[in-house]
Formats: sequence, C-alpha cells, structure tokens
Amino acid sequence: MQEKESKNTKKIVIMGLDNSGKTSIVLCLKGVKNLSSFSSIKPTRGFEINNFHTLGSEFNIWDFGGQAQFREDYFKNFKNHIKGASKLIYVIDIQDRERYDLSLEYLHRIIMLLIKVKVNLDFSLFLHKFDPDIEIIKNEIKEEVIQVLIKQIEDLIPPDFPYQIYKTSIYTVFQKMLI
Ligand SMILES: Nc1nc2c(ncn2[C@@H]2O[C@H](COP(=O)(O)OP(=O)(O)OP(=O)(O)O)[C@@H](O)[C@H]2O)c(=O)[nH]1
Ligand SMILES: [Mg+2]
Repeated sequence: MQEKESKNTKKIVIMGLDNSGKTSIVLCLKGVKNLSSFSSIKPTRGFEINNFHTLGSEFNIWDFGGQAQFREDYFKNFKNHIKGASKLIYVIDIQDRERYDLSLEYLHRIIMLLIKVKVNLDFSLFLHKFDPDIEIIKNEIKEEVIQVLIKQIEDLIPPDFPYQIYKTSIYTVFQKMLI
C-alpha cells in the first residue's frame, strides 16, 4: 500500500522478531474483528505500510517483518525507515522464552541506532501474547519470568532513554496494561 502524505498523518513503526505478533497487532489497531482475518496472516516479507483512519487521525503503520533475512537490511537503511515516525512499538513474544535473548539483542541494536540518529519518538515495548489466564495455560510463564525479562530490558536501555512497557494480547482485543 502507498504511504499517504498528509500533515495530520502519524507514522508508527512496529518491529520485533518474526512470529512475535506484529501484523496481528496491526489488525487489532485497524479494528479488524473477524477471526478468520487473524488465522490467515502470513509472515511479513520485508515491510508493509498500512494506512487507516481512527480517532480522528490518519495513521501509517510500518510493519517490519521480523525474519532474520530482513532484519539486517533494515539496519542498512535505518534512518530512512524511521524518518518522520512519531512512535516505535517493539514487540516481544513472551511465550517464546527460547528467543528472549535474541529479541533483546535486536531491541538493543534498534535503541542504539535511534540514539545515534537522534530521532525523537515515543518508544513503547509490548510484552505480547500476554493472554488471559496465561499462567494457567502456559505453566512455565510465571510472573517471575516476566519480572526477570523486564529487569533485563531495563538493564539494556540507557537511563536517559524514555520508554513505556505494556502487557498486550490480541485475545483481550486490544488491551494494553501499563506496568
Ligand atoms: N497466543 C497468542 N498468539 C498470538 C497473539 N498475537 C499473535 N499471535 C499469533 O502469533 C503468530 C504470529 O503472528 P504474526 O502477527 O504473523 O507475527 P509477526 O510478528 O507479524 O511475524 P513476521 O511477519 O514474521 O515478523 C500467529 O499465529 C498469531 O495468531 C497473542 O496475543 N496471543
Ligand atoms: Mg508480520
């Protein structure tokens, strides 16, 4: 889809590892409610721009597919990709414990580049797939696990870099719990 040029358009960038749920989040933000749209999502190849109108504003969401083959490319042209963005959402799949370290490494690279190119944007971290009853269904994802992850995030982000962390899930369409 083409990027719409407008003064009132807000550009939002969404990044994170493959399968973390970025495209599903974009569908939620667009107000898609029918479940079949969610089950037919395919891995995003490269980046896709979604335009939509909500709450009296026009949004362009740049959804950066997270597969390894694409991640390197984004860093080569990072400044252009984030140019004009007012918000960056970084998504971590909390159900994918084996890849927490890889996701934190990707997060760290993004933050270091944001600092280097001196862009001023609102940075949000979504601890995603935080489904209702997660502790019961996924026995291994206990609150301590999340607290350790949050501590690791806090340790890798420089203290003067502002950000917010939210717990999110598409099953609570679409709930953000500020921690
Ligand atoms: N349990 C659970 N699954 C989710 C949630 N959000 C997304 N998923 C599932 O996670 C899988 C990957 O979702 P996508 O939205 O395609 O992930 P992505 O981050 O866009 O992946 P790439 O395009 O490869 O970068 C799909 O099977 C979704 O149904 C959630 O909140 N909870
Ligand atoms: Mg995707």
